[in-house]
Amino acid sequence: MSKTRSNYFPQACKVIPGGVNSPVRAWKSVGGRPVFVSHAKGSKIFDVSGKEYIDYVLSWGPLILGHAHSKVTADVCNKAKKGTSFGAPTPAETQMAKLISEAIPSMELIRMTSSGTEATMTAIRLARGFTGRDMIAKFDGCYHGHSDSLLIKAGSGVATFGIPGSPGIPADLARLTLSLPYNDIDTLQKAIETYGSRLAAIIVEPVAGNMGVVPPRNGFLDKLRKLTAQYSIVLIFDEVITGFRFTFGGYQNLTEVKPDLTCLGKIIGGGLPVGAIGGRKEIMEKLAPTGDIYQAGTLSGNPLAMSAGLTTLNILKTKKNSFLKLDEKTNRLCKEMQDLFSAKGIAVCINCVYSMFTIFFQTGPVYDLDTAQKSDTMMFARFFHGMLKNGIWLAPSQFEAGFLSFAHTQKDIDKTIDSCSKTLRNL
Ligand code: KE4
Repeated sequence: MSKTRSNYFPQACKVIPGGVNSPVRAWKSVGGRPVFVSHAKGSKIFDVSGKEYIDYVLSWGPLILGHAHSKVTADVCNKAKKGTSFGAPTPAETQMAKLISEAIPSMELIRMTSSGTEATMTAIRLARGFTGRDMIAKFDGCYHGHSDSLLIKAGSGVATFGIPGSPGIPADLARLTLSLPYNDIDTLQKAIETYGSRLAAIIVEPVAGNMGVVPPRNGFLDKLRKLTAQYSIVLIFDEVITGFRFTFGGYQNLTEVKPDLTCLGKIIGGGLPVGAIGGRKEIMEKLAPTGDIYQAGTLSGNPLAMSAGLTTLNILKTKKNSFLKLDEKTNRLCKEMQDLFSAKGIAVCINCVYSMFTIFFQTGPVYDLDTAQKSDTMMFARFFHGMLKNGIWLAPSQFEAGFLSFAHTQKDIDKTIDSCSKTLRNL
């Protein structure tokens, strides 16, 4: 067994639950001992034994410029020399809010947090406080972080009152969350006709990334917007993944659908801890200290995350016309892998949306959680380990997204295709 896996994981397990600080990193769904990382640069990540991989996880999305971008790193280092956190307002926070609001006009006021979970948790509290209603709705397969009201799984049946997605969540609280099938307009319509006047908010990933990548069906988001407006339900777009991933703005910039509140994270922090919630002024003003809906955070808007985020976003701003190239690289990767699988007679359904993708091990189509869960997760696990052996770092779960960065080259794509071909020989 190589040094990488011989002692780092057992050592970690002695002092950290499961040896990791976030469960998906433990590789439970693909088996084997997680590889420990030493460093990363551009599209490459290196494990502690020095082995190099082409990285398609990119820390679950944030590193759209690639790892350790020289300007991002330099700016963060210089900022750190001036102090790392003050617990007082700084001009950088105003610059960040202004930049995001200009890029995503529906976000009229913005509050920074230190994670996506805090952003979505705040959005729910804000919607409940603003409407005076207690019920909310989410979609099966969408993940919005681990706050109690959102860590909910569907009960049996189609539109169901949620049941706790984890022990420790009171059933009484879970019951206030309605769980609906993604992309199912009829069920959505019926649920809102039944519960609409009691719903404070409906939260959705406009392009789902947490059941694997699943795009919205034509008309799904439009219908959602129409119905929520009709019943004065706060529509929340969780753009923690999609924010600044597809364009210099949110997925909402590419559609005519404007939510009431938007949650961001990942890319806007350039790889440092971050989250943000923003939206209609009349709702956002309800947040303390202007309003009485409480929310706070010691490190919210801290100087280092603002530095990494602002530098990242300002570089992305200069690449407004290059997002298409990123999408084309992703399309080529997915198309050529599809061809290799077809030639081998292995059924896969690859959902590819701009610069994110998932290879579902099934014939497809995959358009919601039920169809996603038809995938052969054992085959996925074998593919994952084969690709890892051949120098390609994929997300260690069938139900996650793969990402490309502006640092991924055509050569990286060629190498990945070649590794895929080698992997399929032994699948
Ligand atoms: P964080 O609290 O992890 O910053 O953000 C939660 C969150 C909210 N909304 C969406 C759409 C998200 O995808 C996430 C977090 N994404 C997962 C990966 N699918 C983070 C990886 C992890 O949990 O370790």
